[in-house]
Amino acid sequence: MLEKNSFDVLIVGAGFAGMYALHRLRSLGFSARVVEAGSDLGGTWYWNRYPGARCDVHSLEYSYQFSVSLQQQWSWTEKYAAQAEILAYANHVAKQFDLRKDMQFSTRVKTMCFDEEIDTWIISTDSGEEFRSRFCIMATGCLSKPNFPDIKGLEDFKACLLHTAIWPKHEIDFSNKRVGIIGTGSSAIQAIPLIAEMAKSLTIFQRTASFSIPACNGLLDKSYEQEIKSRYPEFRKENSQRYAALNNNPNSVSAVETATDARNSVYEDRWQRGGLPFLASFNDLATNVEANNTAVEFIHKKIQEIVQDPDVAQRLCPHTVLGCKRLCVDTNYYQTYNRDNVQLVDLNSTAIECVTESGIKTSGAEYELDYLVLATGFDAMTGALLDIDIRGVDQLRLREKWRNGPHNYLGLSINGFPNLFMITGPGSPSVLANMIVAIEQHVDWVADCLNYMRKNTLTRIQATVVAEQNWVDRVNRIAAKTLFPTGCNSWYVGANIPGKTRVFMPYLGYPNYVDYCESVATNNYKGFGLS
Ligand code: N01
Repeated sequence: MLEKNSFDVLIVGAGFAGMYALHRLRSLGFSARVVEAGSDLGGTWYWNRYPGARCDVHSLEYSYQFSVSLQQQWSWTEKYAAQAEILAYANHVAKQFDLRKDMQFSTRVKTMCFDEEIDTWIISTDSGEEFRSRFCIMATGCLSKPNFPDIKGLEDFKACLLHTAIWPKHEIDFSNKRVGIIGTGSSAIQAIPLIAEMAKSLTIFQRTASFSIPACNGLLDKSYEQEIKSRYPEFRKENSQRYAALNNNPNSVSAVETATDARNSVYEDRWQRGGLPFLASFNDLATNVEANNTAVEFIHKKIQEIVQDPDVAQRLCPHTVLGCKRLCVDTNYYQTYNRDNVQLVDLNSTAIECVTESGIKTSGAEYELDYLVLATGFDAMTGALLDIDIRGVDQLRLREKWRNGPHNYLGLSINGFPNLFMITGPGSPSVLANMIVAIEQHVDWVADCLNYMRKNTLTRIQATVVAEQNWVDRVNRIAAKTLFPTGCNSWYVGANIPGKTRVFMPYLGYPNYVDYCESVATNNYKGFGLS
C-alpha cells in the first residue's frame, strides 16, 4: 500500500510503545506512520510535567533493551529518573533511529472504521485527514486520558486551573500563591512536597489516603551502573522471569509465619532501601489479609512517627489493602505535613460542595485559591481507546462491545475488530509490570505476527469468541486469587470513573503471560481466525 496516506500499519500514539512499534515494523520492511495528539513524542513523559514527576522504576530497568548499543551508551543521572531526563532519552532514541520522519504530531485520531471488503482500516483525524492501513496498532497508553472530576462549579473557577496529566510546558511560579490540590495518588504525592516549598500555602483535599514508601532517590551509583552494563542481557533476562518483570528482590517467606520482630526488621530494611520492592517484602502480602495487615500496621506506625500532628497522621493512614492501589513512591511526602503552610482537608468529614470563582467550598469551610491543581488521575486502560469511535465488523462499536468490560484476547486483540492490536491493553500485564519491558514484548509479538501473515499471504486476523471468553475468565481467575480486585476502589478496576464497569483489568504475572503468548504464536496463532 503506497498511495499517499496509505500504510501497512498505522500506529496511534508516539510514546515508548509507538516509538518502538515504528522502529520494529520499519525494520521488517512494513510501511508505517505514527499519528500523535501531542505536539511531540514521549507519551506519558510528554504530558506529565508537574513538579516532581519521575519514574518509580529503577533507571537501569526503565529503558529499552532492543538495542545493545543504545543501552550501553545512555547514562542515567539518578536512581529514579525525572520526567525531563526520560523525555530527553525518548528524544535521543528518536534521533538515533530516525523516528520523526514517520511521525505526525498535533493530530488526534477521531474515528476508525474497518472496511471488510478490503480488510483495511479507514482512519480519520480531527483535522479531517484520512488514512488507510491494513493494520492498526493502538499505542495509546494505559494512563493517558485525564480524569476531570465531576465537581459542581469547576468551570466557574476564575484563577488558574491545572491538571497534573496535562501540565503546561512552561514553569509555573507558585511563589506567594495560595494553592489547592485535589487528590492524593502518585501524581499528587510527587507534586505536593515541591509545590509546598514554593507556595504561600498549600491545601490538600484528600478523599482516600494512599500508601507511600520513600523513594530513597539519589545519584545513580556508577559502580552499580558499570556492573549492570557488564551483564545487561543477563540482568534483563533475570528480571523478565520475575512476577512484574522488575528487580524487586522478592522474599519467598510468609509474613504470617514470621515472628513479629523479624518481620518488622524486614519491613524496616525495605523501607530504608525505598521504593516498590517494599511490596515484595513477603510472599503472602497479595493473597492473605492477615499478612497484608502486618505491612499496613508497619506503614501506619511510620506515618505516625513522621507526621507531628497526631490528628493529621491519623487522617493520612490508609485503611485499604496495601497494593490494591498502585503503591506510591515519594520524596518527603509525609514530612511535608509538618510545614506551617500546609493543611490537609479530609473530604470524608467535610465534602466539597462546589468550586467557586475563587476557590473551594466544603461543608466545613471556604478556601480562597490562586491555583487549583487537579491530581485526579486517569480513565485508565480503556479511556484513550474508547475516546476514538472505533467500528469493527458489521459496524460494531468498541464502546458497545466493551459496555460490560474490556473483553479481549491476550490484552492484544478484540473479537469483531480484526487487524487491530493494543499495546499494553487491558487483559495484559501492562501497569503491573515494568511498562517498557511489556511494551517491547507486545510489539515484538505483533511484529512477528504481521511477518507471519505476510509470508503466508494472509490479510485478516482476529481473536475468536471462544479464545476471548477463555482469556477473560483466565484474567479474572488469576486476579481472584489475590486481594486486589476487591481490596479498594482503584483505577485497576475502573472504580475511579463513575459508571465504569468494575472489572480487574491487568493480567497478573508477566512470565506466565509471556509463555502463553509464545505458545499461541508457535501453535499457528491458536485462538485467532486467520484468512
Ligand atoms: O491518579 P490516581 P494519579 N474528589 O487515580 C482523587 C501512575 N503514576 O495521577 O482514591 C476528590 O492514583 C482520588 O481519590 P480516590 C501510577 O500508576 C506513576 O495520582 O478515588 N478526589 C485519588 O486520590 C498511578 O497509580 C508515577 O478516593 C478525587 C486521586 O484523585 C497512576 O499513574 C507518578 C476525585 C487520583 O489518584 C495514577 O496516578 C504518577 C474527586 N471527585 C502517576 N476524583 C510514577 O511513576 C479523584 N480523586 C511514580
